[in-house]
Amino acid sequence: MKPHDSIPLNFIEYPSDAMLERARGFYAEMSGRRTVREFSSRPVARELIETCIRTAGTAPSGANQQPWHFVVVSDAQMKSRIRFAAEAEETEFYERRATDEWLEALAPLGTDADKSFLEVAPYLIAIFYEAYGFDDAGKRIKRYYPMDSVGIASGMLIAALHHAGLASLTHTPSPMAFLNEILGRPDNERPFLLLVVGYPANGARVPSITRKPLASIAHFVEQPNVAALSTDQT
Ligand code: IYR
Repeated sequence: MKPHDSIPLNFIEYPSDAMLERARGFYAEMSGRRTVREFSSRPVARELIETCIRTAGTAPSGANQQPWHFVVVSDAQMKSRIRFAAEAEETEFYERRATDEWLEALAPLGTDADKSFLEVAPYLIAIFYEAYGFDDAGKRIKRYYPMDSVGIASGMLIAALHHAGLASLTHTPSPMAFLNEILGRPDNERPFLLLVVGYPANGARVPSITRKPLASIAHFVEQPNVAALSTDQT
C-alpha cells in the first residue's frame, strides 16, 4: 500500500569509513553517559531543554500518533511539591512496599527515599504518554503502542541531553499519579518518567558499575561463509 501523501526521502549517504567513524564517535560519546543523582543548582538555558525535547519529538511512534507530552518544571514551588509527593511514595517503597529482593538489587546503587535532587536540579521534565486520544468530535480514540513510543522518545531525550552536555536522572517514583494532579494533566495522560536534568554537582560521584559486553547483549545470525569454512578444514 502507498501512503496517502509522500515526499522524497532526505537520506545522507556517508563514505563507509566516515560511517564507521561516526558510529564509533557516537558510541564513545554515549558510553560516557551516566545516570547522575547529585545535581548542581546551576541554571541551564531553557533553549537547550527546548531543543532536546524537539529531538525527542522526532522519535518514531505507533501510527505516528506522537502520544507524548513533556512538562518542563523549573518553578521552585512546583519542584518542592513534586519532591514532597515523590518522597512520600518513596518512603513507603523503601520502608514497606519493596521486596527484600528488590532492595538487594538496588543496594549497589545506593538509592534511598531522599529525593532532594528534585529541588536542587534546575529542571524536572515530567514525561506523559497518552493512554488514549480524542478525535475532533471529542470521542475517545485508540493510541497504538503509546508506552513503547514514549519509551523510545525518552531514550532519545536522554541521549540529546547528554550530547548537549547535560546530566540526567531517570526517576520513577511509584505510583506517580500525583504528577497528574500537581501538573494538572488530563486523565488520558499517564506519567511515564520524571527526568531530572541539570549539571552534576561539583565532585559528583556515581556507582562503580559496568556495562555488559557486546557478546552478552547481542549475537548475529549469519549466513555461514562457505569459502572460509572449506579453507579452515584443509
Ligand atoms: N523508585 C525508587 C526505587 C528505584 C527503583 C529502581 I528499578 C531503580 O533502578 C532505582 C531506584 C527510587 O527512585 O529511589
